[in-house]
Amino acid sequence: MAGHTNAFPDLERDLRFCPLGVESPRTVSKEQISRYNDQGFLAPIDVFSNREVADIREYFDDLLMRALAAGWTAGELTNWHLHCRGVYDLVTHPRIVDIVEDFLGSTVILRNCHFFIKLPGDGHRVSWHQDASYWPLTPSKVISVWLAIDESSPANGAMRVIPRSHLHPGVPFRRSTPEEHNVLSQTVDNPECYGDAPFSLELKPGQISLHSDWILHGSEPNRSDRRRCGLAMRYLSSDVRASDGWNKDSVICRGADPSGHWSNHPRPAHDSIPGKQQGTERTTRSFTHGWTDRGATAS
Ligand SMILES: O=C(O)CCC(=O)C(=O)O
Repeated sequence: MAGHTNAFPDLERDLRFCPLGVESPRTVSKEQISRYNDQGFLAPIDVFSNREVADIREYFDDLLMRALAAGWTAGELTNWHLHCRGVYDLVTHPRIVDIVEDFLGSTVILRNCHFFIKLPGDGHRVSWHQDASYWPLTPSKVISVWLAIDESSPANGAMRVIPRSHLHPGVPFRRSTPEEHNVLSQTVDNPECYGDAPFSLELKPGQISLHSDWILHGSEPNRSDRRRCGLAMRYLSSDVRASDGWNKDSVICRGADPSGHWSNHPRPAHDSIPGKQQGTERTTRSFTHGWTDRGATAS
């Protein structure tokens, strides 16, 4: 199958990796910022105590149960900060935003969030990919936070990264095959050609990892008897521009967007499970189908 290098040939995008970090960070150290820029990720960082994450897990268990009862699958919980107060409170949590501010500066915008859930034996994997490849955004001033709600280990399919691969933006990819059981749609073959050996992001509940939108990452199926759930949150700075409506689900967590490009959704009044009709458009826009290979440029 042909390899593609540009998922959006009609869009003018600056595909370079943008080093992040403010002059005087207040929460992380300068050394951590340069490690992030050098390696493309940073982990683990303690955010929530055992008590706090036990409450988060209890909240999430209930949310997932109600979502499944309403007909959603475990892979579809995208942008529920728009409907659920508890999710909104997580993605705008001051301790998370403080960390992100040290990378992006005084304006921090949440573009999207997604629960990456792997149930024991569900066979789902996340094939190796670079996020910025299938996101219609420019420039790449975007950072992902992945919060471990459950413990994340190699046995239950922890995320893995290829350190330094963010320095190779736009590596060739192909459309994933059904046999891969990839929850996304792109696959990069031979990821080890683009950086160091794969590194497993083992996290205790309540810890986070940070990763660049250009780092190669993915995860194997959950071969344990324990669930693996993480909440991925994507933050960006206000000068990033989005196409295809990818600016519609955002929250301005800190600072301001004078251009008005980014939506600023209010805190939901309740924890409502969206109807399938209402939520599906957002899942489609923000997650798996940002890219179709019809217009992609082959390498
Ligand atoms: O949770 C996973 O295994 C993959 C997550 C991922 O691809 C991401 O957060 O960008």
